[in-house]
Amino acid sequence: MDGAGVPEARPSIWRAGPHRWSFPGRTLVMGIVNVTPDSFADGGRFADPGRAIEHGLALAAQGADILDVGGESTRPGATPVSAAEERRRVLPVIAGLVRQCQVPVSVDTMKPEVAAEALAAGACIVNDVAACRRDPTMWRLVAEAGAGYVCMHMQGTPQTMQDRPAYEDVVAEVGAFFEERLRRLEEAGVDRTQVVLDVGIGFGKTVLHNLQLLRALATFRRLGRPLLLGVSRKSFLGAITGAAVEDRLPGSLACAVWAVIQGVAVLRVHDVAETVQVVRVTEALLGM
Ligand code: HH2
Repeated sequence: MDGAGVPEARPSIWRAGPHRWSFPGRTLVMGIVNVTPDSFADGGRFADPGRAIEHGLALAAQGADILDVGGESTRPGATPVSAAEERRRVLPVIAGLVRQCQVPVSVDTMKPEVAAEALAAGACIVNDVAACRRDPTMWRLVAEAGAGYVCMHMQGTPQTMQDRPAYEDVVAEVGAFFEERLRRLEEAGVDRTQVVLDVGIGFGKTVLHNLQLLRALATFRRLGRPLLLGVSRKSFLGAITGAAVEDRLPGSLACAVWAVIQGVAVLRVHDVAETVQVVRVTEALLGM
């Protein structure tokens, strides 16, 4: 046990193209670049590629370790977009960011055809919120590219996931999902060192499910892979506090402190400067 009473993390490495991170170590901050008209927190603000690139560069200057570029909102009930439209949104932004800064770029997509072109444009991580898929095409291309892979749990699809999420035991079921996915990823040729795991806060979960998963974060370390967490400005923070989406930074930061204590390796956030500061101070308090 460490000073905070949390089990020690097993040492692990995350490889993503030419990049390699070791954990336990400095928590990485992944800055969100949503090139969409309808994302729940910032929809429409960066839909223009030039503004999205500018925003990504600003997040890099604030200390983002990774930039996560997405062209399709996954908020509950979001309208799906075609692969052609998603490519049109993300590819120029990925190419621009790769050209103009050194920070590794990730693509937030459920579609293998978008992921393939994003990797060709210089992205080195595929953030797959639909890792529940049956078809291994996405995994094969991740394997071939030697890319990093975010394996996220979701019950249902963004269109149906909040209809009535139900689990016997959400923590056990997400843990079993991770174990099964790690096996199938390996069968598809993806090395474990390429994979990080994400419980998928808000993706087919009630407020109570989200809290149960957050309380149990440290238990998922037994799987020996780094954990990624996305809580930034999400609706469960509003359900707890009554805060509107634009006022959820304090709640998001409270979760960031908690996540660092629990040993989360990567935090996916809208507010990079504030999160970096909170993370560095929490690490210092933990003696990391
Ligand atoms: N959350 C969102 C999108 N992608 N990826 C991972 N790995 N984990 C998450 O928790 C996660 C994610 C939703 O947030 P956002 O991108 O801000 O909104 P939208 O989906 O509406 O674009």
